[in-house]
Amino acid sequence: MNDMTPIAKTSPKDWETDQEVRWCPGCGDYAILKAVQRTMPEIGARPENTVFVSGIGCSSRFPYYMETYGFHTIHGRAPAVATGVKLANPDLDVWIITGDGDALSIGGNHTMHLIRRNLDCQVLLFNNEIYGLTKGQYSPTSHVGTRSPSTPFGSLDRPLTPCAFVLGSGARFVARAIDVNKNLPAVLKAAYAHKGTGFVEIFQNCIVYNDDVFAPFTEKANAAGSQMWVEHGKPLLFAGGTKGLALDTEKLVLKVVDVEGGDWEAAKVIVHDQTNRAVAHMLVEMPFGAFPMALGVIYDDPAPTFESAVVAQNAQASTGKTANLQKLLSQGQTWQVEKQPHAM
Ligand SMILES: Cc1ncc(C[n+]2csc(CCOP(=O)(O)OP(=O)(O)O)c2C)c(N)n1
Ligand code: SF4
Ligand SMILES: [Mg+2]
Repeated sequence: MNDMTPIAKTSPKDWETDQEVRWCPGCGDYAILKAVQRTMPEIGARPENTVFVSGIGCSSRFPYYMETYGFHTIHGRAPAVATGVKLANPDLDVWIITGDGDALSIGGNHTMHLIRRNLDCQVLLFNNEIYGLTKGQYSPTSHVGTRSPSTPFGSLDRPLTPCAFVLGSGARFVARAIDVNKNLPAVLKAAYAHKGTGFVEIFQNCIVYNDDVFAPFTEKANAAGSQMWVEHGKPLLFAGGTKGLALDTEKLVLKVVDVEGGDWEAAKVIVHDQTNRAVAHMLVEMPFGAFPMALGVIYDDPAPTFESAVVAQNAQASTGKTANLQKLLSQGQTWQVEKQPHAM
């Protein structure tokens, strides 16, 4: 009789590699790497069943530092490679690591199609509002007025809101987190638990080319009044429960209301329903300043995934048929190349 040895639970160390980490000291990418390595054992993932796929950028060096299978692919094309991996073996856990430039400039088109297809994978978009690797050019998420080598007088074009872009592309899971925040592993776990594309925007500080760009809501002193961590079934409160979000039923927009003595019901504060797509759109589009920054799992409403549909269709198409490669190769138009003597 064979003894069945139970597979031991991994520890964060099991997910570390011997590669020298090449990010600048103080880069937010380190905190994200640690959070991912801490999350893996907790979700019960196995290194041999896990693949990290990235494009190009500082963030895209991530697969080197995870003791799993990995592809550091080409700029903006991680979704294409990840789709191939998942279709070839739907049992694998597939994580895509990308940056604001990688996913939304050159890879915008590919990101859109990944999302609308709803491939079962997790997308971690490291948003530092800059092209870090190529020395600090502005990106599609840079706020207006960003001074960079490519916009020396300040950028003029309006930035994209990544969560709004993916919701518009049909995303079924949208979350936001901060590189150094203790809630990041919980958000990653929720993305992993979601069957379908779990999209997570992570605000990541690039200490060299865009330092403190998120400080208005990430700095400790500003956090309470400007971060709103949403939770399914809980009221949308911030500023230590003294403020909340209610619906202006005439204009059909969100508004900030004061909450007196903790009585959020009297203030008509909305209870977060993570399956409400319309409110999710409003939460990710709130202009920061007048409103807090919505963080956590903003939208989670699963739908059928791409690879399960492909597997089902393949099974249906091949039912009752015997595979015959030779027949396939010789069907349709075939021809023979006659060897011609070389002309003298
Ligand atoms: C086809 C192609 N075009 C342009 C580049 C140059 N390039 C490399 S990374 C990058 C942008 C990376 O920015 P982002 O995705 O935000 O990653 P970060 O470095 O900020 O993590 C660009 C434009 C490239 N490598 N390949
Ligand atoms: S350039 Fe910015 S994003 Fe890239 S490693 Fe350095 S600090 Fe990090
Ligand atoms: Mg970037």
